[in-house]
Amino acid sequence: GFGWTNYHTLDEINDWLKDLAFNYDDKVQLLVGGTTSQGRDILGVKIHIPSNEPKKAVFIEANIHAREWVTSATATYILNELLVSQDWEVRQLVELYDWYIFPVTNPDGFVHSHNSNRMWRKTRTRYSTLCFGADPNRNWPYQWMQGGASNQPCSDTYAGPNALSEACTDSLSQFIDSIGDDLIAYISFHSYSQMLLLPYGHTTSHLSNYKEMYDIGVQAVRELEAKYGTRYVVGNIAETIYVATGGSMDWVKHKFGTPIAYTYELRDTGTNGFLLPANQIIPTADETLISIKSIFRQYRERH
Ligand code: 0X9
Ligand code: ZN
Repeated sequence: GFGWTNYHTLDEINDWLKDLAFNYDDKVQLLVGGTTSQGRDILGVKIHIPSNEPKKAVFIEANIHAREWVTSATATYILNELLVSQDWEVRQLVELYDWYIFPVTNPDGFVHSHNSNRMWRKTRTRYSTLCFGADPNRNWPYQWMQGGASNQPCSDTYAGPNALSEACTDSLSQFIDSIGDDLIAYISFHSYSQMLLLPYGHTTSHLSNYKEMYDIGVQAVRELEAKYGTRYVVGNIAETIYVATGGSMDWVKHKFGTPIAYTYELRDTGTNGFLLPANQIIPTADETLISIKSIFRQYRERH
């Protein structure tokens, strides 16, 4: 069956999501968040425990970059924990919020990274005889092409001919539009670098809630580190990793004012890089969940 001791193909992940919707039909709904240029669905789930009051929602996006396999593995692990964990704090998270989880948001690229080129990053839209794909994390319509992105189709950070040129980002943005006002949190999983990044990517200026989100992040990574000794750095994208524009989180933050917005760069710091051994999936996901619990605990204490 499905597990977290090895990496899975897109079909395995999607079959598992379908099984969840069948086996937990009282609380898990299968969603199509969008489609791709090669005609694949972006599958995800909504976890919703029935309640009388409407709830705020948490959106988890992973594997928008194809080669970052530990991100979908972590997203599926956390999804599973939300359904099976006996930990009171995880149970509380499922009760308090609706969860939208999309483990593979760039399925064409993900399949290509499995079948042809393990180091593939972008989508698979054909842009010239030789070059395929735009960077789906440079393709969103906020500060598009304003730094840290390329206009060259052969570049790994090609922003695309225009914002939302990619079927996956265009369709997923429409899905997010439909729930954007409900979101309390948008969490994007990337690898690697061990960083917890705050908006935005075009500027080192800090948002009005930067201090709060920074302080929450620092405490969250302290708790993360306590588990296995993994060290994270927290900060604004442009300050901490590099200037990068057209990212999904930046668009969500700007458009909906989502209070909690973090991009994780998961393990490691370069020893294995994108080729993180599968025996690190569970510890990576485990420590990441600890940090997520911490983020929401602290946020609730402050609000
Ligand atoms: O370059 C990226 O897109 C991310 N790093 S990665 O090595 N995974 O490619 C950084 C994302 C910065 N995020 C936003 N600008 N929102
Ligand atoms: Zn990435």
